[in-house]
Parts: sequence; structure tokens; C-alpha cells
Amino acid sequence: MERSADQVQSLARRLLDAYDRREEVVALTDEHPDLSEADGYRIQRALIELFRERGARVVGKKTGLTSKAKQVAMGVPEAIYGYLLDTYLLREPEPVRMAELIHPRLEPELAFIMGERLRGPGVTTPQVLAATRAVVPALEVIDSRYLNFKFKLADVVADNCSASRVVLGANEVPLDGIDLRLQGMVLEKNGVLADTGAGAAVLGHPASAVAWLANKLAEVGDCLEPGDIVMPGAPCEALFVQAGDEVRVTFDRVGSVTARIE
Ligand code: OOG
Ligand code: MG
Repeated sequence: MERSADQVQSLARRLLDAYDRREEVVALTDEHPDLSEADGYRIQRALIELFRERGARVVGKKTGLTSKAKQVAMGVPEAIYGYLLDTYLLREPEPVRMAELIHPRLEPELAFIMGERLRGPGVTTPQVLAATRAVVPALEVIDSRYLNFKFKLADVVADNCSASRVVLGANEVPLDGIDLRLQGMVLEKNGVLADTGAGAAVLGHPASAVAWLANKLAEVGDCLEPGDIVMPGAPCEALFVQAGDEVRVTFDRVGSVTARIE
């Protein structure tokens, strides 16, 4: 059954309220077990509209759950997408402030900066590579608005894929000669190795996640724009953090970014 516009609005407002109060809410599917993925995207669009009414700007898009490690960790075996707002962006060395968040986790991602518009359907991985201006080392801060970070597909979609902050490194590197599929990644917390990965963990190739996103956005008449920051999804599980922690990711040939948690 299709949700009424009123119900979509009221569920979006509930999530906005959780975001503002930095308080968890029960998963929407606890109360509405039949909430569909399509309902989730309608609630997400309403939520983004509410942020825009407050003056926030969309500066890019994200995918999530594009690696096996993330799908298994979160118990949702499907790729999802959401929007990046200017209010999420932190430039190294700006700290991640725990007081602004609920129960943040950090995950390493190689952000894409688009140079050309990409409009699906039919966008391919080589087309994404050709349309990419640069890549940037990034640490995404995810902060689910749901109790204990537990959700189903429709919930996490509605919650804009747990999007919260993105710490961007200073190095914008063009892709010339870099095979992102084979690109190694080393993740450290407080100087101790926390995880490792390769680009192929993300849908076989991080640019394939971006192609998936462009094609999925086409279903709602949206596309990737020049200048968009695009997060392709993490190759490994997210890290728990607390104030005082320092998380650093280093990508082969692209460099590193450090997030200081305050
Ligand atoms: C959903 C967002 C997942 C990623 O990179 O896979 C995501 C979550 O895990 O809360 O951003
Ligand atoms: Mg992510």
C-alpha cells in the first residue's frame, strides 16, 4: 500500500527531530513493518527537502552497502544511496565533534569529484572514470538515527543512509594510471592497524558503485553533476570511535586523511 504524503512527511520529521536532538529513535519498520524501499526513498527525499528549507545545499551523493563486509555487518544485503549536504563537510584538520552526533562510526572511502554530468540509464564504469575529475581520500562519519544503529533496508534509506559528516583530505588526485580495483588501503586508529582493503571490495570496482548510483538516480530523474562529491561506499566495516581518537586512512598513490575525534 502506498504511504500517504502526510505519513511520508511525518516520518521525515521524526528523523529530522532525532538528528536535531541527537537522540536515537526506534526503527520506522518496527511500527510500519510493510515500509518498502520505495517508501524509504520518498521519506529520504522529504527529509532532504526539510534540510534544504533550512538552507542546506546538496553538494553530492553517496552510496552505501556496496561491499560484502558492510552488507554483512549491517545485515542489509543491498546497495543504497543518499545525498551529501554542505553541512556534512569537514576539511582536514577540522575535528569530528562527538557532542554534535549520536553514536558515530568512521569508514574509509575514496571520494570521487565529478568533472562532467553523468545521467543514466546505461552509465558504465569506463564512463564514470572518464567523467571523474579527481579522487580524494575521505573518512565518512555515519551516525544512524536508529536505536543501537539497527535498521532494515527501508529504515536506512529513509535516514539518508546514516549520512552525517565527511572528512575530506586536501589531496585531489587525477585518476591517470591508477587502477582503483587494485588500489590498497590501510586504516589505522590511534596509530594501530585497524583494517586493510582493496578497491575491488566495492562492487568489484569503486567506479562501478558510482555507475550504479548514476543509473539508480535516473529512476527519479536525477543525475551526477560536475563538481559533485560522490562517496562510493566503504570496503570494510565502520570503526567505533570516542573522543580523543584519531583515525587515519592511507590509499595507495592518493595519500591519506586523518580525522581527529573531539
Ligand atoms: C549505512 C551507510 C553505509 C557505506 O559506505 O557502506 C555506508 C550504514 O552502515 O549505517 O555509508
Ligand atoms: Mg559510507
